[in-house]
Amino acid sequence: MSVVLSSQKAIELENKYGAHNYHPLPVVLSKGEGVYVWDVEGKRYYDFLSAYSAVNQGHCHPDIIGALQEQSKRLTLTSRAFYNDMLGKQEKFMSEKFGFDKILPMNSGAEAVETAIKLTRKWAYEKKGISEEQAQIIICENNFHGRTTTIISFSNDPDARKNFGPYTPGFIKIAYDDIAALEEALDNNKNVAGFLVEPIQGEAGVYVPSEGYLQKAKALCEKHGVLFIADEVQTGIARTGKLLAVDHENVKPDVLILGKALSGGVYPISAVLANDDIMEVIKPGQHGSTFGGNPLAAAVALAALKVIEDEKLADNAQKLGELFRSEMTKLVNKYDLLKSVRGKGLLNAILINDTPESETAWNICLKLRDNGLLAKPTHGNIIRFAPPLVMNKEQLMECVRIIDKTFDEFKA
Ligand code: IF1
Repeated sequence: MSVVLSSQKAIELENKYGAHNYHPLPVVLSKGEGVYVWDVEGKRYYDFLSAYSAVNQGHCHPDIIGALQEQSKRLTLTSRAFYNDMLGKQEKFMSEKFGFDKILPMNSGAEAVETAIKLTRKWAYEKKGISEEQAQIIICENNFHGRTTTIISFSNDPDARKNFGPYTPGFIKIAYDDIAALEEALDNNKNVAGFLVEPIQGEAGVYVPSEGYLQKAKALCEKHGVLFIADEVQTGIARTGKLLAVDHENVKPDVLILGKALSGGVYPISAVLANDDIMEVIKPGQHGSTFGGNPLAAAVALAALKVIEDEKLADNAQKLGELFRSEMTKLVNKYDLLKSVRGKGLLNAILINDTPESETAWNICLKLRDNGLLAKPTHGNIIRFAPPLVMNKEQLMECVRIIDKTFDEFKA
């Protein structure tokens, strides 16, 4: 058993020995179970971030931990130099659950996004007939798709991008939730291979696009023979009240990207899903990763997806999300500081009535922490609220009371 650190000591260690690539809220967590996490001093909090939607099934879900423990005693990693007895089961289950012929398993969300970019480009050259190295992929302003050099090459967030050049070419930026902009980009560029989009922009501040945006975008992509690539790393796996956020509009992407809650937060697992006519452009030796498709990940993913099904977490997210937004709307009418609430399912955010540069959102999160709820601002004055999907109504109403109490204290 490692020595039990005080919060202060743990923070000091991270500050001294860890790269400062994050600015965490000052709380040191040591235990998680369901919707709760505990700090090293034993104080309990509601987790309203869910590790950015990776812990949809709740912290340390017994079924997923059980699968991890069982498989880890048997076989954890073989590399893909050989077959293993778990990967095919995961691939079959996911192929049938999400409705695609094939799965390409990876580890992090960014790796899966990179995989989707490579797949789309290769498909463009070998199937669509675009000239080599000329493929363009349309992306949206204020996107977040990960932090690799290629991905930040098409980011407009200065913090994510500055001084990481030279940047990868081949991306056309358009406004989000703007069909005319997509049409114009498709009409004026003959080398477009794909359109990569978040069905809801999470990091940008939970921007839910207009009703019908995804459907019209998909139709435009079909018309122009361009792949519709849905990045559901954050919005997928029941978070928005359906298995996938695109399901709200019955849109079937050509390429689907999953990550985060694919493992319930127990293990880094991501995947790209597509049908044979697209996936078959990748031949042996043309893509892969050491841990991609390992048997431990397969066991964990199978258990994590079964929990989503068995516990009907999409329906719960839909129901509790509606309740949460209606309760938050009451608080919007009660507190000047609370400007608005938006979201879908249990992916929500509130806007604070202050400038993006102000510390108000951060200070509200500090007081929420003191009152037993953990959340963190995204950009400036937006606070994301995304609890595990296993939350029940009583717990949600307790969290609403905590948020109400916190804004009341702030008013004072
Ligand atoms: C950080 C943000 C959220 C994602 C979408 C791909 C990825 C992510 C839609 C890459 C990852 C994480 C990354 C993490 C914080 C968090 C985040 F604030 F960065 F933007 F959720 F909104 N597509 N999002 O949201 O997946 O490689 O991280 O597994 O980098 O700080 P990853």
